[in-house]
Formats: sequence, structure tokens, C-alpha cells
Amino acid sequence: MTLKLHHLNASRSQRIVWLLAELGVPHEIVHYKRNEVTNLAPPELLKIHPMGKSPLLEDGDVVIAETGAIAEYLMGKYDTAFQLHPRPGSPDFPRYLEWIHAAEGAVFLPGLLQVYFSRVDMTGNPVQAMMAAEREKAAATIEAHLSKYPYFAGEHFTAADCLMGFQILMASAQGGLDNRPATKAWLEKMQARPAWQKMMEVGI
Ligand SMILES: N[C@@H](CCC(=O)N[C@@H](CS)C(=O)NCC(=O)O)C(=O)O
Repeated sequence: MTLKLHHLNASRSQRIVWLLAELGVPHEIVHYKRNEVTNLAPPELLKIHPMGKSPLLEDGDVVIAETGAIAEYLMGKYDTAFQLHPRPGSPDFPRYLEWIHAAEGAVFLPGLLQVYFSRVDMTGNPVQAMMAAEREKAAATIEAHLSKYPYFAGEHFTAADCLMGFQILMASAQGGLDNRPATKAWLEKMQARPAWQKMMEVGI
């Protein structure tokens, strides 16, 4: 049974497009387009999962949402040779899990709020400064980590890199890597990977 990824344009689903390309398992990508006014997903996604968000992965009878859960599912079931994730007994394992979840957690949230709040007038609102401080803290945490390790989990490329890639690509597009040399170097290294290029061909 072929894996099926329900992929929304310009979304964090690109992380799973990349991860599937790295994994090299046969799969199909079903494309959905955001509403041009609301930016929301089309109602067709609600037929697959009650949250109606992307990414969504179908594997036979299994439907699974949440990028972190999808990544862990794919690694547990298909990366049996541990090419893209560390073995649970490895010292890299806790760091790997931390970044897999940080990709939707503390380091992602300030950037996400910025996207939401960019649609309203925040002039003079103290939340603006709080968000900027949180974004700075997240970017500095990533930069410090990548100054110490070549990849998010440590010495080896893993699914954690795929999950963090979306946020870093967004930061780069907004000029956020200009004073983050280690993060910039990591992104350039990722952009040279054939699977990254496949992801770009699929379209983000
Ligand atoms: N925490 C979820 C978030 C999923 C999510 O919000 N996806 C966005 C795309 S970036 C979406 O589908 N937005 C369209 C909508 O909410 O209608 C995950 O990690 O997959």
C-alpha cells in the first residue's frame, strides 16, 4: 500500500515532503491549495481528518496528523536501519526528540504568532515586544546549537533536520539569518541535499 501525503501549499507539510524524499519509500503526494482570502485549507481536508489541517499522512487504514507524530511514525515503521533517526539507546536520542518536538513547540510558537498577528494592527501592543524577545531567544538557541553540532541531533543528519528546516527557511526569507552564520551554513548544507531539491520541485 503506497503512503499518501495530503500536502497543503506553503505549509509545514513541506517538512514531510522532504522527509519522505530522504526516506526513499514509494509515496504519493495529494496537493491542496489554501483559500486566497482566508489562507485556510480547503474543506476537502476535513474529509480526511476532523482538524482539516496539513500535513496528513495515510498509510493503508491509518490516518495520522501532526508533523512530529508523522515523523516519529515514519521513522518507527520505515527507518528500520536507523539511517534517519538515532537508536533509542544512543546519546543523540534525547536531543533528536527535543528538536523533533521543538519544531512545533517553544521555538516555533513565536514565529507562528508573528504570522497570525501580522494580519492585525499591533501598534503599541506590548505583546509585540514579547514576541520579538521570544523569537530572538529561539533564534539564538538554534544558532548556539548549530555552532556546536553539524546537525540538530548531533553528528548525523536525521528527521529532526527535516522538521526544523521549515522554520529556518522562513527565517532566511525574512532576513533572519543575516547575523546567524552557523544557522545559515546549516541551511546551505541542507539545500545541497538531493531530497531538499526534490522538495523544492514538489513546491512549497
Ligand atoms: N501542529 C500541526 C499544525 C498543522 C497546521 O496548522 N497546518 C497548517 C499548515 S502550516 C494548516 O493546515 N493550515 C490551514 C488551516 O488551518 O485551515 C502540525 O504540526 O501538523
